[in-house]
Amino acid sequence: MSKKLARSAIALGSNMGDPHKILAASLETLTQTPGIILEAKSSYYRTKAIGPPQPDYLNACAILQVEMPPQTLLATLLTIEQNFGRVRREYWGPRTLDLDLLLYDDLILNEPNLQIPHPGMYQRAFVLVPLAEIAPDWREPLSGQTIENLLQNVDRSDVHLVSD
Ligand code: PH2
Ligand code: MG
Ligand code: MG
Repeated sequence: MSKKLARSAIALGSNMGDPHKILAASLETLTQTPGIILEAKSSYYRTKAIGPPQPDYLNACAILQVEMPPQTLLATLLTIEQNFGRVRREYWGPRTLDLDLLLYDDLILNEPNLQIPHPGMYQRAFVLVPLAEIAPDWREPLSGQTIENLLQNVDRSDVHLVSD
């Protein structure tokens, strides 16, 4: 018997260690996680850090097909972050790996530890540029706007395509 799969969009970021290797390895870990199918991944983008002074980030987005509820997916992402040595130090400070849950079908969720859509995604070119590459027509359920549309409201001058 096959269960219904949900589609989820996630954002990946790293600015410590070897970000290229870390993003690639974390995507590989996701493909090997039971209940997760990697449907699409964006190119990598070098982006100027937002927040306290720190090195540039490498950012990307991915679309997952998941056979788990949002809280289980969040827990899975946090475990992967920890396995890549993430230590939470400074708020918005540098990190080896950050995996953020952005969208989950057309779900709107407001729980203390998890808000979907991710409340920061609207202002962040480092999320919207990679997401628009792989899911331009996905309608974000709060505004009803497509990702392509949301991208028009942000300044993308600090987001530079690196590679596939
Ligand atoms: N993540 C942050 C803080 N600032 N800046 C960029 N460019 N990219 C990020 O992924 C990022 C950031 C906290 O998660
Ligand atoms: Mg983040
Ligand atoms: Mg995070």
